[in-house]
Amino acid sequence: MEKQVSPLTPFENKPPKLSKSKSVAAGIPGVLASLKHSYKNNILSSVYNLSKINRFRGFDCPGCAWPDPDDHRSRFEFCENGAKAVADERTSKKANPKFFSNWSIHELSKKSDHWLNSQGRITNPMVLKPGESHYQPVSWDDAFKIIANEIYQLENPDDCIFYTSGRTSNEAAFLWQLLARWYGTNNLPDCSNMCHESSGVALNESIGIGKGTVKLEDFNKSELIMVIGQNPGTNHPRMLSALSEAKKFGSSIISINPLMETGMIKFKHPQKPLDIIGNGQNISDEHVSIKINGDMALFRGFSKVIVDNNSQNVDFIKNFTNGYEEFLDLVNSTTWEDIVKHSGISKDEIIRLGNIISKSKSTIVCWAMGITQHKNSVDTIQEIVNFQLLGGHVGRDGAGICPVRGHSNVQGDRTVGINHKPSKSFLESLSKNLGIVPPTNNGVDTVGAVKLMSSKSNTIFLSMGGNFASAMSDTLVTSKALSNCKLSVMISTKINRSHLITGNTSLILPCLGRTEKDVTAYGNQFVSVENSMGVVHSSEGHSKPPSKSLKSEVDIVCSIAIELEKLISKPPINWLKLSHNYDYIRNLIEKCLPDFKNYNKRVREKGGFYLPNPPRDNRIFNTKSGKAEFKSNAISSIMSYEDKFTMMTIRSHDQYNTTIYGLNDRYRGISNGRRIIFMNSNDMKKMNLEKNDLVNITSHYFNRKITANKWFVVPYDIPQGNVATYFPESNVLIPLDSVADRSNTPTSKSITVSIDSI
Ligand SMILES: Nc1nc2c(c(=O)[nH]1)N[C@H]1C(S)=C(S)[C@@H](COP(=O)(O)OP(=O)(O)OC[C@H]3O[C@@H](n4cnc5c(=O)[nH]c(N)nc54)[C@H](O)[C@@H]3O)O[C@H]1N2
Ligand SMILES: Nc1nc2c(c(=O)[nH]1)N[C@H]1C(S)=C(S)[C@@H](COP(=O)(O)OP(=O)(O)OC[C@H]3O[C@@H](n4cnc5c(=O)[nH]c(N)nc54)[C@H](O)[C@@H]3O)O[C@H]1N2
Ligand SMILES: [Mo]
Repeated sequence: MEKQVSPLTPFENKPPKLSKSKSVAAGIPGVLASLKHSYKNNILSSVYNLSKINRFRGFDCPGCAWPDPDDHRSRFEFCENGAKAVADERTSKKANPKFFSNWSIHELSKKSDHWLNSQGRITNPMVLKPGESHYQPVSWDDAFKIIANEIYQLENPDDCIFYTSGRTSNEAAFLWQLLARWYGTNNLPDCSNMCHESSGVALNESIGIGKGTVKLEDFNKSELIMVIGQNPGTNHPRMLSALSEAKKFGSSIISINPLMETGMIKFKHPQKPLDIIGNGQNISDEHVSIKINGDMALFRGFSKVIVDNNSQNVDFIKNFTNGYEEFLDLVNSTTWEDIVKHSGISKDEIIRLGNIISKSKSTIVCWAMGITQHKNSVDTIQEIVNFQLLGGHVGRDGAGICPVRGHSNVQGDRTVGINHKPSKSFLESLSKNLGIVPPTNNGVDTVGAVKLMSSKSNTIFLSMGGNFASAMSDTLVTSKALSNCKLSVMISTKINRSHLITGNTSLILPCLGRTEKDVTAYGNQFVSVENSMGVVHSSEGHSKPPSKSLKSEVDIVCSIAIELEKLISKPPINWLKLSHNYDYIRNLIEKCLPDFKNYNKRVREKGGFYLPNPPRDNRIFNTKSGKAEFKSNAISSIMSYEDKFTMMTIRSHDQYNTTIYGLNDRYRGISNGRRIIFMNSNDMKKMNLEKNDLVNITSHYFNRKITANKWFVVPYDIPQGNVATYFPESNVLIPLDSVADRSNTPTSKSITVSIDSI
């Protein structure tokens, strides 16, 4: 039997088609692109569903965690990429048992991610038995028995890993962590470990909460908004409406990014016909073409200008902060030479921008993966916070700190307990309210999970959504680790590479998507989610599920627990009752987390409710000193030397993380290709490379070298010495040990590479 499956995406034979990158985001092309995608799949169902996105009693858009306008979910807001996410879930194609009997995992592994995803929704629970080449249908009962039996046989609960991807609802996530802790492990790695973990670590230390401090309404009250390391036109398109509205209220916008991303140039509001006809509104007033990872030094430079201009907010600093004197000394002793060297931006330019910035009375700083996925990300984010503290821009209208979250409920999952390093108080609360004895040792994060699975055979990997094999760094090492497991279980909607890179036994458990009706013995159920700004609200699907055999995520978690309860003796939890009526789950969440007071009542109100946020609401900082902390860290950056480049791995316009909707990156002018490397044309000249030449890329990390072959070179407006590739294709090049200090996030945006022409 051939179980040799390739964890890597196949090569592409043809070069991509290249055109000029676009200057305007959304508008008619955006709307048409979303309709085209919907049409290809299932137009009626998609159009019906688009009318339900982000509406009261509708479902939460699975596209991103950007909030809805605060007149709360009455306005029809969706975007091109939200529409694609919905159409992708509503596809009429089905990956049914016949499909799985036709395709061996070996054959499937030769297909592209785009092809795998386009096979449609998984309709039945499937099992891949040891040594077999094909998945076969399995009854739900048998599937749960297999899982319970395998878990029962583990010597140590810490040999079991419960991974979570951030699309999961609060209800399912709470039960998932409860299952793990009731059973006896804190092994709860999640996609956040690869995403905003650096923000959480930095902000917890600096301001006492791992979340941002702005509400959407603050955007219209701000004088200045800085958008750093983020591509909203593609990844948070509804944010462009907020930016464009803020501009109309007089705010200025500065973008800081190695690329001039299209959404940041001009924007046309897809829901406003008049906007669509015009030329589009300019978004950025200023753009800083920073070299990769130059941000920390740039912000030190801005702080230097603020200090030199004497425009600190002295009252705020005195009343609400700690560590100012030390930071001031550090700012004064940091030389311009170092700032310029690490940022790659000239002193004059930093002073010019710093002078504009120091005038702002209310500044919001937004960031995403361009800031969080580097070795010094935690330090960089703390430098951004220092800068905001200098101006007193926390806990004031129109100002604040705004990490823009990715997955639509990644913030909520963390709030309700998906955390490999749970707080003592949360564990105590679980123990007090549920009678369980949760373990107190930390669990593994995503990097830790790979190391655990690599070092020990016979572990178990259970996955609530997501695509761990492709999303994680070091694809070959990660895949080997997954194959070392005795059991892998994927709770999924669509096929992905993690279904092919399996443990000895593998199960696929197909679940309902966001758009679908969830009916239990107790009647229709809804779930809830938390957006990037701390609003918790309901999400209810109304469409018919693609197959009668699907179960909800909640039902799947409870069924695993019920089967396990037959084998091991643990404090009783009425899992069946919880799976029938989600109000009971919310009651439990409320008991364990007092911030969810009156959860069931408030989540039924239009727009939901804000979770308390002490820094934002009252300038209360739950840090050791009780004040917001200036953190004094030495500036650093990754440098690209001579023949080496610094590579960032980014998303195209046609993908949702590892889900590839299509092969185009419309705004950047790329069609029909993903295996490309964006390069500065001067660097290309130096290396005698022409457009669409093929190169091999080798990453260098201490003594380790990893080579990935055959990438098409694309000339692009990117700083010299920097290159960019798309993930997940390039994850093979990111060494497992290359992580951010303190947050352990893979350094997906800072990889040292060399490039060889073929
Ligand atoms: N359509 C769509 N929407 C999505 C997703 C998706 O894949 N598709 N993914 C979701 C998820 S989980 C997340 S986390 C978010 C991700 O949203 P983004 O963070 O916008 O996603 P990336 O493509 O990783 O883009 C990183 C941006 O940072 C810039 N950058 C890279 N390195 C640096 C640097 O050192 N400094 C600065 N200043 N900039 C840098 C890149 O040029 C790029 O513009 O989007 C969410 N929304
Ligand atoms: N090199 C590199 N690597 C990265 C990044 C990067 O920028 N560069 N970004 C990182 C980031 S920010 C993130 S968040 C991670 C993402 O990591 P993951 O969250 O693990 O990956 P996704 O691609 O979002 O997962 C897609 C799969 O989720 C399943 N799915 C979709 N909807 C549902 C649902 O409603 N329920 C369930 N149960 N399953 C569902 C489908 O089967 C689909 O194939 O990747 C990280 N990896
Ligand atoms: Mo993310």
